[in-house]
Amino acid sequence: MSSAPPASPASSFATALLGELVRAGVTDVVLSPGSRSQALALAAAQFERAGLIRLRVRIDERSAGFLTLGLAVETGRPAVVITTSGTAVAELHPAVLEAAHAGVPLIVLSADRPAELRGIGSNQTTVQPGMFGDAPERSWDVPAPTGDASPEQAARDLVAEVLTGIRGVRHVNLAFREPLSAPQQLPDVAPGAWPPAPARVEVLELRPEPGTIVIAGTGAGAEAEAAARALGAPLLAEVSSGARFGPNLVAAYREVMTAGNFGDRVERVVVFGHPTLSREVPALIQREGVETIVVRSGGRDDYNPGHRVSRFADAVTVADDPAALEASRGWVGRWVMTSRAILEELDDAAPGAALTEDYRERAVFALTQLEALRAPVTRRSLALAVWNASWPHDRLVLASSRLIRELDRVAPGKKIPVHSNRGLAGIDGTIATGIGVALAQQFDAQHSGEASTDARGITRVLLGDLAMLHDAGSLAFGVGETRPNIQLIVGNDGGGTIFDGLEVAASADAALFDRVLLTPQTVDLEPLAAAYGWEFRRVTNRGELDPALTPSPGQVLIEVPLQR
Ligand SMILES: Cc1ncc(C[n+]2csc(CCOP(=O)(O)OP(=O)(O)O)c2C)c(N)n1
Ligand SMILES: [Mg+2]
Repeated sequence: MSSAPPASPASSFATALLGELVRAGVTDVVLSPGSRSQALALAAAQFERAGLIRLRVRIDERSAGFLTLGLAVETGRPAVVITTSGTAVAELHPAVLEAAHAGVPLIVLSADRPAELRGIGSNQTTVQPGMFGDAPERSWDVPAPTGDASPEQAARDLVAEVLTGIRGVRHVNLAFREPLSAPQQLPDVAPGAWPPAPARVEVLELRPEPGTIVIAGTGAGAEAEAAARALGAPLLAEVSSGARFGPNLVAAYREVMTAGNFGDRVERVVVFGHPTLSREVPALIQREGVETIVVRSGGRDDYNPGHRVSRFADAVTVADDPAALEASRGWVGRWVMTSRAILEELDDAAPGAALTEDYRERAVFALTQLEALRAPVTRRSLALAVWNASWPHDRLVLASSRLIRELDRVAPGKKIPVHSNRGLAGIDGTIATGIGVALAQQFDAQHSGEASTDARGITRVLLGDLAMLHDAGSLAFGVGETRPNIQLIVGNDGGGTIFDGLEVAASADAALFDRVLLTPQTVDLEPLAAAYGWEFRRVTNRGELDPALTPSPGQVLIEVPLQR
């Protein structure tokens, strides 16, 4: 090793830092441009060129933040986002909060001025340490590297701390002094494999018992489905849970829960993930005589409606007790059958007539079918069509809108990977999150030897018009940026019609309500899509819906006009 001081301590340290992250198994880095962060950015570009990371570059840090979140959700590994100083860091705040509340591992590397340039009105300089309040699990304010100590050792120590026990956001604020960069050789790094999640500490053993139900909220995953089966318990799985499948599924859970002889017979509730889509679930947990066990989901607050949860655990196991399981058979069977009957009633297509021999009956049926195809698309038919078009190799991302609620009421069981930003249920960052999920999924599929486009799957994002406009900037891809196969399906009802379902819609003055809650808009989405280089499709009736959802390569914006 040479004893001459490095040409830029900033670059030596930035390169060593990224090298340590790669060695530890980090694969995905997102950055936005800036001067103070140039050492990190240039090092990241070199690591990308060497095939050691996947780098995404976005102009807007708010986009970059949610993109990073989507990548981390899909890969299950911490992803890194790099920004320059000042307002650039603050643009990450929404994604930081969502990641903190949803328990998504996110590493923020923000560049800052060194100590001597802080607090004296220097350009683009604010108080960055602590900027995200108590959202990060841990934060560091790292003094500017001076070139005196070994950058490798300093980087190794820092990365070890940053990655230890990471479940949410880690904010590493890095001061850099001029010269802010210099050409730098990459270290010899062998990319590591991110280790599997560490063993859960507090594991609770449960026994199957009639009267038990399993609730799966966002992020619950297949673990919830397995637990429900092992417990012989009805599985009340929200559509964003990733657990909406299996023999114990109660898809019409709201209706069944509130029907006589069901909800009132519940004695024990086991919760996975973060339930947010119904009022019935928190109401049941707060009922007298209900014991609730919550399996922690990694978000900063443990789910605890009315502070009525009696036990928290990191995981549950189920005692092997065939007799007890047998005793629960009738209990779970009643829930499942009732739910199926309700869903069938909601399904307005009556296929029976197609099978009849009678000519006139068949003609009437054909006419009815034709009329159905010409009918305008409803929220229910839109949500169901997107659900039905999606398969296990696809990904579905659901925005906060009326549409996720509609889908939650009617989606039948199907093992589809679904993600929704329900940590804080913001309408922001939906497109960027979806692109992150799509990029990660398609990269992994490509590199697992699956050749055809079909096997790689497609990501569909179902969102409302306001969520679409909120994140329109995320439609932009810079020159040379990888573009995933993705469909944005926008249910366009000209504003935020979710508020029509709230009490205020009946009590407030209609014009005032529209102005400040509905917030009507008439943005023309077709030229918007064209401006960003997205293909555009408009679906004007039910018959055009399924063909529009057929997977195709590229980025497609599908507008589906909906009645208020
Ligand atoms: C960042 C953010 N701002 C505001 C809200 C409050 N909010 C919830 S839903 C909604 C309207 C959504 O409208 P749209 O995307 O068109 O969906 P729709 O309900 O019309 O289906 C708003 C403003 C939020 N959740 N997040
Ligand atoms: Mg809307």
